Amino acid sequence: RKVHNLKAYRPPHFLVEQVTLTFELDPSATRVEALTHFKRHPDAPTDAPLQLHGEELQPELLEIVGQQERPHYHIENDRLTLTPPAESFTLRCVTRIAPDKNSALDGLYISGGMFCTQCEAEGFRKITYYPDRPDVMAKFRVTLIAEAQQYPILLSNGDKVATADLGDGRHSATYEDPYPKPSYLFALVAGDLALLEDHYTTAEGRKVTLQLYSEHHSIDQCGHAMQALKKAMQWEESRYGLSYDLNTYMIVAVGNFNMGAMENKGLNIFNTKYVLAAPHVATDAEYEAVEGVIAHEYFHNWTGNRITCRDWFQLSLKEGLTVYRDQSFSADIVSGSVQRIQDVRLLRNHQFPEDAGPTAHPVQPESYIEINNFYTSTIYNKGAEVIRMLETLLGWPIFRQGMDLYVARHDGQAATVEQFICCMEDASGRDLGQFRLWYVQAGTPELTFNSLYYPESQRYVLNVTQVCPPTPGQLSKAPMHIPIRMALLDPDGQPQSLKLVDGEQVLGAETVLELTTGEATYTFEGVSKAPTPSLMRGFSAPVKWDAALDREALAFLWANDNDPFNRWESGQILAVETILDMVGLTQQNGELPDLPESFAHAFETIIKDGKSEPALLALSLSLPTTGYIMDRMDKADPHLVYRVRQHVRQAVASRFRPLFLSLYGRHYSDEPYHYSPANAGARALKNLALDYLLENPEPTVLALAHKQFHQADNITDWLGAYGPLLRCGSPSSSELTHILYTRCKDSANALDKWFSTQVTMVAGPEALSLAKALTQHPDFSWSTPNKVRAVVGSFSGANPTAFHAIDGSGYGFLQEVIAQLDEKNPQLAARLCTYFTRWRRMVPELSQPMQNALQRLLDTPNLSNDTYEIVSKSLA
Ligand code: HT7
Ligand code: ZN
Repeated sequence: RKVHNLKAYRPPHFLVEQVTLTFELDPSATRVEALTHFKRHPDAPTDAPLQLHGEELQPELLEIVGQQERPHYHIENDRLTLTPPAESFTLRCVTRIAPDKNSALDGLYISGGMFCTQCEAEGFRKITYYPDRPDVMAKFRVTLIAEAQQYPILLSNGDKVATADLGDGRHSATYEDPYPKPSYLFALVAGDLALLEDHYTTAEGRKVTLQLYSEHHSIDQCGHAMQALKKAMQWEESRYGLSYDLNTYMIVAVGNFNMGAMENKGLNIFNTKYVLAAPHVATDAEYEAVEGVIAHEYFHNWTGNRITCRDWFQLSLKEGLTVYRDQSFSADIVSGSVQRIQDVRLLRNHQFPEDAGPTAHPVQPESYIEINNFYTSTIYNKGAEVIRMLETLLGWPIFRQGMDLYVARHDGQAATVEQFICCMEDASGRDLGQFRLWYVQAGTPELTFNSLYYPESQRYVLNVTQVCPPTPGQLSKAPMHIPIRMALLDPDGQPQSLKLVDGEQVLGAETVLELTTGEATYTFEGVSKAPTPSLMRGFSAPVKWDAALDREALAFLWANDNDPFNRWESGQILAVETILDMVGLTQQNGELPDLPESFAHAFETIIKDGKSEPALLALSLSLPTTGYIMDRMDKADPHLVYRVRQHVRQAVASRFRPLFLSLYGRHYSDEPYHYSPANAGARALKNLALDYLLENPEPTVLALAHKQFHQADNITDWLGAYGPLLRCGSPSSSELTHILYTRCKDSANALDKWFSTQVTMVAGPEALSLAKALTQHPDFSWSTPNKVRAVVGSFSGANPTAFHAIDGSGYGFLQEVIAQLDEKNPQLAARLCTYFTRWRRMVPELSQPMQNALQRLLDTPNLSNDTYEIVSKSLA
């Protein structure tokens, strides 16, 4: 299979100044005419051929405008090579494509009766022959022609400059985008859509029309997204001084979409999951996710569209930076500490395992087979952490100057990670040579801290070492540049002021140490009382660390640290250590041990905490996931971890039943649903209390849950009661399932949760037959990625005892699904393979059947590049 290498990058021989596209839209035979004006790159040799990409295409017509004779060309391996007639010329190319047969959802396809496109990363080449690479930026003029009755709305990037009634039942619309863009940002939509419209006046005085399109039945669910868009536009102006640059900003919600959303210039296309929000269809978490994703796509207008990537090895240049920006936005509008904890949880649950597994790759990968496989947590979330470290090291004002310089220098260009770092160096005057390693070295660095306090001299000595484990193709690593944000807390939990021996200045109560060597020792003086160190505050670097703290110190920090992230973190470490100890004892003695008193006491202090905001308290009282605990084991046994974790939950639930009941009562509300971060936090805490209480489902608690299920007016609370009731095997389960179905059946997004809650909450062997049965349900469709993720994704990723069934049946199910889906939608199939990639880390009785499932996949005839890459790397 062809491997693409960063080192092989060469600039294009020909640039495109202008492309004029005409689409005659027809589901089974859309005619595409492309008039592309090429100009030889100034540095290209005069005999350089023109190379165009084209996949699953045949040219119906290919001619040089103004020339009688047909050009010489040949087509091989999805490339059309043509001898150019001159330095500059226009090529006319006609292709015919069948959007109704496009089940891969890449290129031009049909979703819910509307035409739509997905061109990132390489979908444009399925539409016409073109240099489909991000460093070719062109001005687009697009005409759409379609049946007027069936497709009254015709949209493309930029400004609508003409419309026409063609007299034969068809109509047309022409769009011009004044900003040169790469082909991956091209989009079109045609369909019978409802519109929600609003306006925003930019700081520069531009009155922008904001348009949100969806199917008619869901247009009343678009208000929350519209408000989010206005907040994002305002936030970017005040934080970065960047305003929107077109007269219209359009967002279209589509039901069939491989990812979350797409930032096409002026015409974003969104998975409905990240647009539609109403109390009965979206949970509180989804209301938050809508805000985050709307902001993310909007922020791409500058970090991604105005400044794009030179090649796909630079993907994190736009994705890491934009995730960092959307996280900052959410921190500002929701809660800084809650947002930070959620971001870190995501990183640890997805990126850390990726970085420790067979598909580990640097933030700037060196090679790939299929670029679609590189829209990973490493590119997005670790990439965002790398940007955040720059902000930490340089400080916000200098970081912002670096951003201003980046925009001033590279606006309108296809840039590289290297150029971005140069801007940060030029703005700060600092050498970021060692920092660049974060982009090229894969793997999660591991820090070990050791400390000693000397009461006589009032000195505190902190020693730290770093190592980074080997990853595929990178056996040894150089030390990284790691910011360590830290404080020393006195026995009252107050940070003491810090002064390094030989250091010139008093550092204040919190400082950032810069670790650049394999080992370093820091000596603080004037430390009057034995301190408890609060290290890596706010998760100051994407690393694992061992702070070498005993349980007493962890409990102290869980209750007292004035850094909210570290408060939460200390509770998580305490819980993981406690559970792992109990796992060891269970293995030794064959029976579950009692919950250690030390943990119970610490937990009690937190549950009685009346000061923390409810959302934070809910996070603090949540145990680490089974997956996260398993990642701490040499050989992971999901069944044992699940059993012990459940045992801890049950023990805590019965011991603190009155406290959970009181939490529930205090945060219960009869008010009609209204989304706000505060209300969502209260609901999260109340539902967490109910979840614990239902570990011991006695009649009073069951009554509370049923009351909530029957009386609530929103899906957050329906699921908050329904999920745990299902898990505890309540006799009313099937009746509740039926009631919930009737409440959800008119919304695809609500139904997704009806599907996923069932396969997640039913434990053991029943879950597999349920998952299989649900794939036969009339509302299930293999063509809709959201449905596949709801059933197959939830089964494989969120139901450990069922997926890891000892007879291998869960693995067999996933393997068969992937093999079949691969023919239809390779991107989706390849993503599902990631549930298998951790096979080497499992106990032998599970790793063997997992490996067998992967091998069977590898032996599947005609495997796509997407699936082949993940499977073969997993087995290597
Ligand atoms: N930039 C967008 C990436 C994306 C995508 C990539 C591959 C295949 C399908 C896709 N849909 C969207 C999303 C984003 O990061 O904003
Ligand atoms: Zn993005």
